[in-house]
Amino acid sequence: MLLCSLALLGSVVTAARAVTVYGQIPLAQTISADPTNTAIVAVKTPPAHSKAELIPQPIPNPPPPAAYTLNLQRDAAAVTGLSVPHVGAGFGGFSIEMSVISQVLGKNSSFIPVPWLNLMANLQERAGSVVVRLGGNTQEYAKLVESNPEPGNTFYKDMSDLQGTTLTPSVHYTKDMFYMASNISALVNVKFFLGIPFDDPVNWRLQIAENAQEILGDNLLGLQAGNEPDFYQLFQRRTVYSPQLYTEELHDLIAKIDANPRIPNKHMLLGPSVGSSIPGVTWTPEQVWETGWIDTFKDRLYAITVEHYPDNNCVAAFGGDGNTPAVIPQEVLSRYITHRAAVDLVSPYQNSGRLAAAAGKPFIMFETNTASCGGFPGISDSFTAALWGVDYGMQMAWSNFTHGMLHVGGQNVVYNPFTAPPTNQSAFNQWTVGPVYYSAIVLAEAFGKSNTSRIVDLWGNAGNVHTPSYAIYERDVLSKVALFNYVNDPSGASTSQVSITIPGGMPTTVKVKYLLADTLVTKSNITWAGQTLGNQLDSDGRFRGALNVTTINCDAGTCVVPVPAPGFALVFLDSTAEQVNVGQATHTFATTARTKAHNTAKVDPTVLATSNGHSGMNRDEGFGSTSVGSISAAPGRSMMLVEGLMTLGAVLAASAWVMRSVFR
Ligand SMILES: *[C@@H]1O[C@H](CO)[C@@H](O)[C@H](O)[C@H]1NC(C)=O
Ligand SMILES: *[C@@H]1O[C@H](CO)[C@@H](O)[C@H](O)[C@H]1NC(C)=O
Ligand SMILES: *[C@@H]1O[C@H](CO)[C@@H](O)[C@H](O)[C@H]1NC(C)=O
Ligand SMILES: *[C@@H]1O[C@H](CO)[C@@H](O)[C@H](O)[C@H]1NC(C)=O
Ligand SMILES: *[C@@H]1O[C@H](CO)[C@@H](O)[C@H](O)[C@H]1NC(C)=O
Ligand SMILES: *[C@@H]1O[C@H](CO)[C@@H](O)[C@H](O)[C@H]1NC(C)=O
Ligand SMILES: CC(=O)N[C@H]1CO[C@H](CO)[C@@H](O)[C@@H]1O
Repeated sequence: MLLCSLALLGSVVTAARAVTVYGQIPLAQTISADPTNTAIVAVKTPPAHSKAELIPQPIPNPPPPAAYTLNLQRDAAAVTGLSVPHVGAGFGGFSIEMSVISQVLGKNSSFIPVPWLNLMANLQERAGSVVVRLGGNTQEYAKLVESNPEPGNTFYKDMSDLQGTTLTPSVHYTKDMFYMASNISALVNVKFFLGIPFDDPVNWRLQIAENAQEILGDNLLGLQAGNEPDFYQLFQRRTVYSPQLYTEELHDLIAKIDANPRIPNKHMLLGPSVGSSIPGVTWTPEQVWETGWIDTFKDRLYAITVEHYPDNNCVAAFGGDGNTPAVIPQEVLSRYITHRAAVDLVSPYQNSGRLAAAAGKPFIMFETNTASCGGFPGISDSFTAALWGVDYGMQMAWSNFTHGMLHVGGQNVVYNPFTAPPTNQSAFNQWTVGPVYYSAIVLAEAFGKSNTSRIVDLWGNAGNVHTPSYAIYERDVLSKVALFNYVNDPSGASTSQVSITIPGGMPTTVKVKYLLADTLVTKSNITWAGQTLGNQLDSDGRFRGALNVTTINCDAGTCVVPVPAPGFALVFLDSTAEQVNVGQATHTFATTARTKAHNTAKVDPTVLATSNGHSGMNRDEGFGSTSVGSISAAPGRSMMLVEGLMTLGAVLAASAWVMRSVFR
């Protein structure tokens, strides 16, 4: 059965191989032939920019009680089940697939997109720093090269060098990738994770570790040792593989690192990064822990990592075995607008979270999002995903995860926290900010910069899954309360009225910031404290509009906080907390204000500025794409397939088929 599926995967890939595919860009668009008119003529909207909405869920029957009370403790000492303190960097980080780095971050170290810097600056202002991983499935075959065929391009996809069962083209990158990352860290406080290729465990390619340590210095936090090793056997990267064999390879890798003077820091590995998506086929974290993994390697680790997506859209995105129906987003919408989504996703990792905390190691969800293979249109790119992302992040934080990294793909996916505009669209201000970016912003404010924030899931309103709630303690006292309302009711009748009390009385006023949109399924006008990052193809990464923080007057020691349906409220008990007044970050990167914020930057500000302005999005040089050449007249679907196969999508696409075969 398994072999059948792999053979099928092989045949699909072979069929697609004839298609010449490069960057994802002109794929679905044509550009006006008049070079002075750079307006996009949309022939077919790329998925990342679709406007189609799902139908909102009806009000649950019975509806959650609209009014409820949370009786909370002021002192952390009186609370059981608080998480570990969340130290440094916002909880939410980003995982950028190796094959789309140039699409997101630009063609080389001279071109760093201004909107992206603004998005990072907004998180930095709230959380102090941001963690970003460059890697994914495509890191395994990535090769450091002296130069690429096209001068000035840091990345190149070698279509003549197809690897593995999935025939993934290998990504060739130059040393400039490290300068690119370093230049980013010089501008915004972004800390990086990279990954050591695991395709050849005999002749380890350690150049990524050598160069990253040398060039990035303290801005490199860790190096992943194996990406989803539990899939290596399934995808014939190893003939036989097991947690024990992975452990043995890790010992060998460590011996090579120890013997390498160009890798001075020998204690920054990340693992095991199991995907554990297929019960009985891939590995649970526990199967890895049973080998004594944590004790054996903890001295060598920066953090313990896992990867997981709640569902996949592989059949719709890439086709399947002909028997597996595609998931219909409307039918799974309800799974995302309940607290159960977060609880069910995270509970399998609670044991691992305790083990990581006991070992004193960060515990990172290294790669996740609403659904693999690009996400579900209408869910991943609507307000639903914003609320889901906050609840999931808080649930992870409560279970002692220290970061949750949202995966970023190209223009063919809908789950992106941010999407760069198509290659040669004139566009320093035409990025699309996805709903899950707002989730990262909310999490950054919720945990702040004190390094003392601990969180607990309150299961308020008698545990109603439509109205979850959390309390956050900072410096050992209650500092914030997080309130969700997953109901979609434009009538206003389902607005929650949440009474919050603490022994000794609440402050006389509290401040509230709301995450709001008109409906759960809308893709437009999401606001956080009244400000928005703009709609599709409409953002320069800066918040717009006036900051709107609501003051609630409390009466007789009780504060009643309304939470619209749908909506989310972050209640600040300390009205003077720094995060209360944070709107658009003070540190901005504007193409029109070249000198602003760049005085200390090492990147030439002129180049930086123009790189995303009208002249920078180079029209002829394939800027933003990792390769050159023509796009054949093949149907878009085949192109998507090949593009997907360059990424994690491939792993999960195949896993969907295999899963079905195994359990059929
Ligand atoms: C919090 O931790 C980060 C990272 O360890 C550190 O840079 C920062 O100074 C700490 N902040 C406080 C207030 O201790
Ligand atoms: C980046 O590309 C531009 C335009 O092709 C080129 O002028 C510049 O030298 C390149 N920078 C690097 C560091 O390669
Ligand atoms: C998180 O870690 C803390 C401290 O070790 C522990 O008390 C708590 O039970 C853990 N949380 C979960 C959900 O396991
Ligand atoms: C978004 O808000 C703007 C400004 O208030 C309004 O003009 C526009 O119609 C809204 N869009 C949608 C889809 O609601
Ligand atoms: C500020 O937000 C509150 C709560 O959503 C809303 O009632 C009020 O109208 C907003 N004020 C402005 C000026 O937008
Ligand atoms: C956009 O890029 C494509 C592919 O590189 C190219 O064929 C096309 O001419 C470009 N359009 C413009 C207006 O430069
Ligand atoms: C701070 C930093 O790493 N700056 C680098 C930016 O990129 C250029 C190459 O384009 C390097 O020379 C700098 O060292």
